[in-house]
Amino acid sequence: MATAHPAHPAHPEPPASLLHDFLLAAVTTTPDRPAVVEFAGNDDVRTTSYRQLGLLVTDFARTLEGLGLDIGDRVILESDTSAAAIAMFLACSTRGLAFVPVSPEAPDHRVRKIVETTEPALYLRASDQPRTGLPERIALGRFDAHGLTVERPAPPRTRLRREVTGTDTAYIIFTSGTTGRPKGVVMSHRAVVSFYRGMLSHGIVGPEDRVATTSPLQFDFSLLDIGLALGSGAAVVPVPRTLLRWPRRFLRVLRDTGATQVDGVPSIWRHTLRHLPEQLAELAGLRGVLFCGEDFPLPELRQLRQALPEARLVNCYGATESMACSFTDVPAPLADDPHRLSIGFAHPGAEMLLIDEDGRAITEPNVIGEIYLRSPALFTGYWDDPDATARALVPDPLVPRSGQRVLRTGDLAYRGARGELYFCGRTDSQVQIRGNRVELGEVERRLLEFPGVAAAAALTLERPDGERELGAYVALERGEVEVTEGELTAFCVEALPSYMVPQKLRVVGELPVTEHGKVDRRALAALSADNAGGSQVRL
Ligand code: 8PZ
Repeated sequence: MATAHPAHPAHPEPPASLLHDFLLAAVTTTPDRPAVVEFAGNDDVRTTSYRQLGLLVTDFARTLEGLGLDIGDRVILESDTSAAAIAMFLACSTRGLAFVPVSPEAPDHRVRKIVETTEPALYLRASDQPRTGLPERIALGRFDAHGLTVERPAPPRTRLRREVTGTDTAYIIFTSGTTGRPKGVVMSHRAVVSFYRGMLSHGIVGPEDRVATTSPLQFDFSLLDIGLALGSGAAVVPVPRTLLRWPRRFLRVLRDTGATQVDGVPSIWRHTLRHLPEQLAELAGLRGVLFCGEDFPLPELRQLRQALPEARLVNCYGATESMACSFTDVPAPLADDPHRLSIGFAHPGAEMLLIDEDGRAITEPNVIGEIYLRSPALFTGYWDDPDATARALVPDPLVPRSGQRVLRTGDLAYRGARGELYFCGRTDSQVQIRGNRVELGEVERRLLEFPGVAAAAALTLERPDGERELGAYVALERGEVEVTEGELTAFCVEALPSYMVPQKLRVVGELPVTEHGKVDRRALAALSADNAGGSQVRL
């Protein structure tokens, strides 16, 4: 009997363009391999295989489907990184729902602002701690590795969409903004998948690896770790947030889970390098470290290199607006002379341009310019903020008539002899505190909301142990009753994440100004160096 042939031979499967297809490929190819390995304390480790992860995604997706949500609806997820949270992220992706991670530690005030601006259809929590004050129209649910329980259903509505496309939103990450509300970076499936492809071409991990992830879920560093691990058929190892500050426990998690790679901001290594460098060196299975978010202080990096001489250390540079953009191996051995680490070149498929103040490309070494990024992994825009979007996504300075937009990063850099880049600061007042992005303007704005505060200036201070922290000076309106530093700190704690709360806060008669009438940050810096018990200021 003749075999029936289709009229047209089937095309080979197109490459995955949606996040969940890309990250769940190993459910079919290696279903029994570990996808998530969780430290459960008392020598206990919980492993979720790719098959189990795939089943959990399907189960969550079915419940989400039953809620009648439409493609593009926002789903807020308040959780630490876990197998269940990763499955929920992927389940949202299958339904075209925009995933918005928030921290279980975020103050109510901040969560309320994110809720007000994103108007989510659904608010999901992993913990049993209720969030108060969420509007009635938002559906509520709780989830864990056993399923998703709907606590309050969504009001019925008509769906407008059927098909999830590559340009749909995969997630929105909220970072610090200057306008008094958090800034939502909207990333599409197409952007994330093209970033993942560029990153994976560096061959940083393989299927045998276990990638320890130390950043909270609301930062895209955790989403990079999930992509790095699942995209390579490897396992993700979430490091519990509370154990990070304790070097002995941190090393124990790495040992018990068999972590082979650790990703995180440079400061996660500070205590371990200071107190337990020998124990770190004994972790024979550790083959790689990927760091990002800020400069790794070179003395500490040398210590890390000494403790792990065989490990591949990767300096990852980039901003949330493209997830990240370059991956540069730290030289081994690390010579004594360089005083800066290279951030290299953009990942394959993207390019970092260096542009001078007249919009011209800088190609020669040692000339400082601003990094512009040309990439298919660029964000869609800032949520509900077309003006800020237009300032960041600008016409290509080299071919402005092409209609192409590139990312103006605000980062300053210069080139080395091979054209590689060296990051050397910012064009604005954005700073990094323990790898977290902070707009000094957002901190100042909050202080100015306190009744009786006339002026406020935030700045970064460097502690003697090398940790960077925030400081702030506040001047009061004349004749006002006294406001204490404690009251101002409490007021910041109410609204800002902990890394944005000034650690050193001083009420002064008035803020020093320059001859142009601007706040004189240099004078404030000098003042803090005199007063702050050894802290030094970085401008
Ligand atoms: C740096 C460096 C660096 C960033 N050296 N300064 C996501 C996923 C994985 C890794 C990294 C990410 C980033 N999105 C992390 C991050 O810090 N994003 S951010 O938007 O909060 O801050 C970006 C800024 O941090 C950059 O514009 C730089 O100013 C700075 N930065 N990486 C020195 N390797």
